[in-house]
Amino acid sequence: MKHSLLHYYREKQKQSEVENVYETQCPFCSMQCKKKVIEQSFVTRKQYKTEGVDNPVTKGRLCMKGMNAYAHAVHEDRLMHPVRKQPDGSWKEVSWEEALELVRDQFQTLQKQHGTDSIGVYGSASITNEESYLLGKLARVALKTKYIDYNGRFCMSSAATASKAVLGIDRGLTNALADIPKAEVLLLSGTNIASCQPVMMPYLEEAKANGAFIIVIDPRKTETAAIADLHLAVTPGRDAALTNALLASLERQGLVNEAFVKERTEGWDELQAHLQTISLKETADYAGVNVQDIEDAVRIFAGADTGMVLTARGVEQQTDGHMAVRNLLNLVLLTGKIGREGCGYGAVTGQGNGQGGREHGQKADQLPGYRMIDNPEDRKHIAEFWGIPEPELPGRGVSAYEMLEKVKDREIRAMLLVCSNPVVSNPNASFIKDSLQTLDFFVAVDLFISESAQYADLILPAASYLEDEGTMTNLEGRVTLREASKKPPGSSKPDWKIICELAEALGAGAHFPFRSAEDVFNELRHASRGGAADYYGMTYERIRREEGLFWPCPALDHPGTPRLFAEGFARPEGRALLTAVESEAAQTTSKPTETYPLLLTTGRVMAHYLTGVQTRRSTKLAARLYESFIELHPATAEAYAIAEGDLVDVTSEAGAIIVRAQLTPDIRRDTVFVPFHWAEHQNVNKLIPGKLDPVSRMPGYKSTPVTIKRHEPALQPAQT
Ligand SMILES: Nc1nc2c(c(=O)[nH]1)N[C@H]1C(S)=C(S)[C@@H](COP(=O)(O)OP(=O)(O)OC[C@H]3O[C@@H](n4cnc5c(=O)[nH]c(N)nc54)[C@H](O)[C@@H]3O)O[C@H]1N2
Ligand SMILES: Nc1nc2c(c(=O)[nH]1)N[C@H]1C(S)=C(S)[C@@H](COP(=O)(O)OP(=O)(O)OC[C@H]3O[C@@H](n4cnc5c(=O)[nH]c(N)nc54)[C@H](O)[C@@H]3O)O[C@H]1N2
Ligand code: SF4
Ligand SMILES: [Mo]
Repeated sequence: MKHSLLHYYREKQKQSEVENVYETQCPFCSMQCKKKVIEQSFVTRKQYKTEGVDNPVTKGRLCMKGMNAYAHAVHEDRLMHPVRKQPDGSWKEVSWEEALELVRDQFQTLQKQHGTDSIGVYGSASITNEESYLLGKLARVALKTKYIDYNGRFCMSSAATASKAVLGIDRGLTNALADIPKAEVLLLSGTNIASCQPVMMPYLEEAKANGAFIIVIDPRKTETAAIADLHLAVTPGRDAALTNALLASLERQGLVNEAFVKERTEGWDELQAHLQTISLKETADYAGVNVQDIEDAVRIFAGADTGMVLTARGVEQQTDGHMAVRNLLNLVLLTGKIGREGCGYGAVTGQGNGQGGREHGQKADQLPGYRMIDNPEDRKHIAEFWGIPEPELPGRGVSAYEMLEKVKDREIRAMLLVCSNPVVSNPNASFIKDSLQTLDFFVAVDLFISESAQYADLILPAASYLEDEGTMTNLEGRVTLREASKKPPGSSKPDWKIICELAEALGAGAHFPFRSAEDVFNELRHASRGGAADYYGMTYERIRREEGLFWPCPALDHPGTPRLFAEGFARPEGRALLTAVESEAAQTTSKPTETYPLLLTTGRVMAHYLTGVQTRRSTKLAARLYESFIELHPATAEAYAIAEGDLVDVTSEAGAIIVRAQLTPDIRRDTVFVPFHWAEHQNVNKLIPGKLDPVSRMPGYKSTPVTIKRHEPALQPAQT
């Protein structure tokens, strides 16, 4: 009897089990791994599993973040409905009608009082191409404000401005990942692929198995550096100098590819004259690397027939990041390693849509198709396409951090923040917190009440990646289609829909008649036509069938362009530009002082993503690392009387934080490292000053003078 009852309940439970399978792409990094999330519903609970899905880029591989990315999407903290801040600071659910009316009234009143530019729009490279395009159009057409920028400013701007200036086109990788195993030498600078794009590692491992020599430039011996044949542990912030030493040695060893330089570049005479003034020893010392290693690196890099240079934020997130990247492009060009099989340059993009997010007009200086807002022809083209008079199209605005400065100066009175968490990600975090609180009206679009959204007057609930279809351009420049079949929870909506509804509320609905993400894509295709990032030849159907397409793809029968610059560069006469770069930039923020004798560099760990809003909500990822830390050399720890596991006060000119000591010999003695995935007293951006690169407007996240001290807890009052 007992047995049959148990049997009965088991059968019943099986019957009530429902399985949903959601095809999607990981919401996190630029690899855009294809995967499916399998949802099983039982009587009292739901259970999720993730499986990789085969595709040409990642072959079904997933890293731990992708495996666990369902957790935040189904988390109980998800916002289900719009919420409005009450006078007592609490949140009250409101209807979409009330929310949209509030935005309209506030934006219109403030614009009447303070001009159209009193509204700032702050976007993201984690949203789809369709949403990036719409956000730019919303700012320029519906709000008529010049102030729009996005979080990619802190990510890709140095590499983007450098590539644009030197090569004429900025596409993360100039070639497909499939070229990597064909390279005889790889130079990886400031890129920790093993932790940040883990599923890309097999490409490097395959190159190594084919006999490639790997050179890594990084102040730390990371998991990526562990596969290097030669590791140059540069002093943080000294990449321009290190590269000058490499280039001077190249010139002195007579290893410049003169035929390539003559035929395909300009500026060699000036650069050569500059290199001849460089003292190899002094420059190498300044960079913290020995001359022999520099000479070996150059001999091997120049001597190989094929090779690639990959950079990421270590080189780029500096106040001379633009020039530091230009100097590495000099190395690529002087050795003729671009535009051929197994050759090229790549700025390894970061966010899921780090590439597409910078092509369709959510950047201060940019219009769709990677057109430039200062260029009269580009302006005319887009104004005509949007059906507005050209003079009505606003001009160039300012970078994301500078928008927040304008908020503090009361020039910007209201802000629309979409998919970003500036309080944790911007430099000078305490200033950012103040700045957001200065706003007369602040609306955030997010999945959660993030550290930034908590200061909003209104939060609009966005759909997560599982519920939001659209295209994402991966690090290679390959446009992929993220499918989405899950229904958004509550009344939350995909960002593209929210943007259209905002436009409608602001009286610009006629310009935003879209009923699906695919409708938006079809307009984007036409808008980008003839631009550098030309998507015209792509359709959802083609992207599905051909498993992604590389831009430029200017016609429906065009196969896409995996390898750029085979013929010429996108500059006058097809020539790339060589540039003489100073070893020490005038604006450098990275000089240690007596008070702040150590150099802090910041970055990532494998288990967490960016400001941690999403990954800290995954119990499995949080369990891997639940608090921040400071990585320091045992000799440095000893000099400061700090032991493993101690709490440490880290102080810079800008602020102070408290994090736990983690000792490792795999870091320079003059350098400490703190990740940026945590908030409040662990928010490392409290330490980073707000100084920016003069060209790219990138902050110096990767080299800040600091001092450290063992944290003394305040004495507890004695128990009586
Ligand atoms: N797990 C994980 N993966 C991610 C992300 C994440 O948050 N977590 N974020 C994604 C995003 S948006 C991005 S932008 C990418 C970032 O990817 P990466 O740029 O690879 O990551 P970071 O850790 O910021 O920095 C890379 C390396 O630069 C080194 N470095 C520091 N200072 C210097 C320097 O002065 N010179 C040189 N040459 N190297 C230096 C650091 O030691 C570090 O190993 O990762 C993407 N993938
Ligand atoms: N010290 C230091 N600081 C850094 C860096 C560093 O290396 N060191 N790196 C910089 C880099 S490279 C980057 S890319 C930035 C990133 O910085 P942020 O953009 O501020 O970081 P995220 O954590 O991605 O913030 C995304 C927010 O959007 C929400 N969200 C997620 N999905 C969606 C969605 O589909 N729609 C909407 N509307 N919201 C969504 C999340 O809940 C979260 O609140 O940080 C920069 N800051
Ligand atoms: S975080 Fe990047 S590498 Fe990991 S599964 Fe997601 S997209 Fe792939
Ligand atoms: Mo990034």
